[in-house]
Amino acid sequence: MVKNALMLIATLLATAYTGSAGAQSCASPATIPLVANMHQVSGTTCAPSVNQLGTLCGAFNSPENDVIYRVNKDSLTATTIALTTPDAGWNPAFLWLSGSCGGGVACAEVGDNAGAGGTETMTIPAPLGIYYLVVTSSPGSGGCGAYTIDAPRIPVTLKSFNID
Ligand SMILES: [Ca+2]
Repeated sequence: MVKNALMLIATLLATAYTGSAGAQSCASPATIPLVANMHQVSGTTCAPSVNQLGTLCGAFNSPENDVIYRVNKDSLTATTIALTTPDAGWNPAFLWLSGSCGGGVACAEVGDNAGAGGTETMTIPAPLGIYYLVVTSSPGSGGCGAYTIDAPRIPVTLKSFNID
């Protein structure tokens, strides 16, 4: 029984790794896993170091790196999500895109109020559907950093990926 449980955990970890191993782009976004009844994910925009979106919200130049998550919001309960960073010198930002993913897509919501090392929060729109969450640096601030996203009540449907 214990062995089976360990194998299941190993399989889940392998699946999670596969989902996030490639560049976390619009074409191959990562997902936010469910951990102990919280949707939480930690990552970094430093590795892989990829500038996925050169423009944000169709308006801001973004030479900084980006990491992209796909969220299937299938409940009305989610309200606020937060991004924290342990990197005091990094000024993070995150964006909530509705329906489609790209630098020209209008941002439904943006979290970019805090300065370097600060915690960003945003209230996400109520409508159900597919969204994309982009983690990046505050436009023009440069750098990259590590982060944790806490999304307490966003149901996320795990999705399998094909890495080309
Ligand atoms: Ca960028």
